[in-house]
Amino acid sequence: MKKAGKTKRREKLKVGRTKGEDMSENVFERKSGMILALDVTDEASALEVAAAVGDLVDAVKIGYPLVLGTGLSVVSKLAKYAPVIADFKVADIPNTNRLICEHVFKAGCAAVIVQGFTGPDSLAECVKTANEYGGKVFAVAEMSHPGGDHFFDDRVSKEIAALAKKSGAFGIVAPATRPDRVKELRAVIGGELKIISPGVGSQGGSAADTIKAGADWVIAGRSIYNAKDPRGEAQKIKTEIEKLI
Ligand code: FNU
Repeated sequence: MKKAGKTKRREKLKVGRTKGEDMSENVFERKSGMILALDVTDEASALEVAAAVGDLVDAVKIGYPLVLGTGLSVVSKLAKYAPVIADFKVADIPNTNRLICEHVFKAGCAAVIVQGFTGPDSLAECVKTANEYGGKVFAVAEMSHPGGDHFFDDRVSKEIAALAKKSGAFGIVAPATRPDRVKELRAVIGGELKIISPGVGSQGGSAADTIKAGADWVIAGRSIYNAKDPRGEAQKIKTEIEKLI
């Protein structure tokens, strides 16, 4: 792995969020169309990879592997390199969802990934809490692994996507491993909501095909952070999609 230090740290960034505060500067926007999934489990590795590729990606997505390994305090450290998305696939009753989302945004995350199958009230509570903190919500419409369309069949995925739109979510998660599904789900949500698509690289998805199918961002993890040259790998994906976005 290349040594850290290429990325300009986002020194002025205010990371911890408080209710009602304007955090508009801390929201990610599409530049490269890439999100890094950072599922390493120790802080040193996480910061090393973030330093190596942070300026090539529009956000860093973290989840249980890293947060259970290091604690939520890793968010403010990573947010110096790129906005952080908390992939907790929040899936509980509205009150518990609110408590989880409050921690996520107070820690400085720009967005949270939640499950939509819990229903309108649970999803609405996540969106309400995100709005209070100036954060964003992505609802999982369909998952990328081979068994991911077993329960998330066509009807369920489309209903969740429609519910995400109705609830005021910022976007949905759709599988880069099935670009045809990205296209169909894009048709359900229209142009307003964003699509982030995991499954590029290690799970076999193609970044270019996923963007062509209508995703705003592709997500790649292992193919970048397990590479000998994470920056080189990230750069390859960036080059593959830069003419498409
Ligand atoms: P990589 N992820 C996924 N599929 O892979 N959040 C989904 O349907 C989904 C996700 C996450 O395979 C996964 O947990 F909803 O190493 C991992 O963090 O490139 C990342 O996306 C993919 O990582």
